[in-house]
Amino acid sequence: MQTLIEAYRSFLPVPADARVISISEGGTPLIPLTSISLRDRGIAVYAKCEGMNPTGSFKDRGMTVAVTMSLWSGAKAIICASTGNTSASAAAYAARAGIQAFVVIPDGQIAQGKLAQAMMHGAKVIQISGDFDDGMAIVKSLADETGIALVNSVNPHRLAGQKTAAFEIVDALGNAPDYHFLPVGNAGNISAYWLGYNEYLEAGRSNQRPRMIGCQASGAAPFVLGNPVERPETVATAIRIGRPQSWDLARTAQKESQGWFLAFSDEEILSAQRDVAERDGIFCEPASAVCLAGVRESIDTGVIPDDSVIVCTLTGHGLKDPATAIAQSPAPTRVRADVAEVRAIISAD
Ligand code: AN7
Repeated sequence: MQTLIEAYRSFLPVPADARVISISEGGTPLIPLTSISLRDRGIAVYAKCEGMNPTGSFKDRGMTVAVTMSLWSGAKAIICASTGNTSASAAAYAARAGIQAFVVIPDGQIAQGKLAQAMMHGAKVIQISGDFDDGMAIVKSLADETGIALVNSVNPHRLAGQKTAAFEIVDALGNAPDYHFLPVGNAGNISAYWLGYNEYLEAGRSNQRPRMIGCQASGAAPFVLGNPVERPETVATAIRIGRPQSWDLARTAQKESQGWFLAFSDEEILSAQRDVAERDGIFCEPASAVCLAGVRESIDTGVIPDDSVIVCTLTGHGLKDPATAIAQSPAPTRVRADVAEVRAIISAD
């Protein structure tokens, strides 16, 4: 099978002699969302399902390039701070490359599936009594001091890899969409998509660029507020970030594309997550669902014209965070292991 790097090699900085570290990332499905699309108005909404990547999030696109390039330049270890998904991906790609990963995570604030991944792939997991922004400051200074390769999205190879999602969307639709909604935390992904859409336009593979709409949690919404947030809080722990590293790039993406930023409460985020799970059969994590709340609100408030094509990125798989899913769901009905008792429940439904 072709790796992501091979598929888009001419757009990537990977030298021909580099040993490519791949776990078959990318090539994720673009699925029409019947729960939000409005056929009578010609509004088509598609989900780019990044939870289908090997470690269950979009981070793998960036990590294949970042780890390949780190190895090529002689790194023996990689380091990152993470709200969970970056650590899971870094751990897996380091394992594949045969090098050590050090991951710095906020104490008690990462979803269980992500922690399990980092641990299983053999990363050294360092839990700090602080949040992601504290962790980011620590790994930046340690990477400088030790020469360990930093694989957070301040590493430009991460953005280079992640821009391939925009390429795949244009390849699938035959053009760029009119609007692209995505969750924003550290702001690497929105910056990467904008790079990708621009490069494809310049290469003549599309004839337009979408408006970029960044969606945040109300308790962690620095772009909506216009300044960093101290002590960010949200149920969507993946985007519990108050000092986004790619601030300028993300602002540029929003301004150049004539897009905007939105924020949603935890309640709205969980309701959007449940809605797409129940109505479209797609289980994404809370942080991903924030962009569905964004699409719905933008349609409802009338800012999306008829006949628009909308893509939203569902950045991570719902199985990453089973605890949040179970906590917001009705408890299973308990009965004895008895046909009559089970039949009674079914007939009552
Ligand atoms: C599911 O793992 O920052 O705006 O350390 O896991 O590019 O940061 C995760 C971010 C959206 C936000 N959706 O993307 C990390 C981390 C999910 C995520 C984001 C993240 P960026």
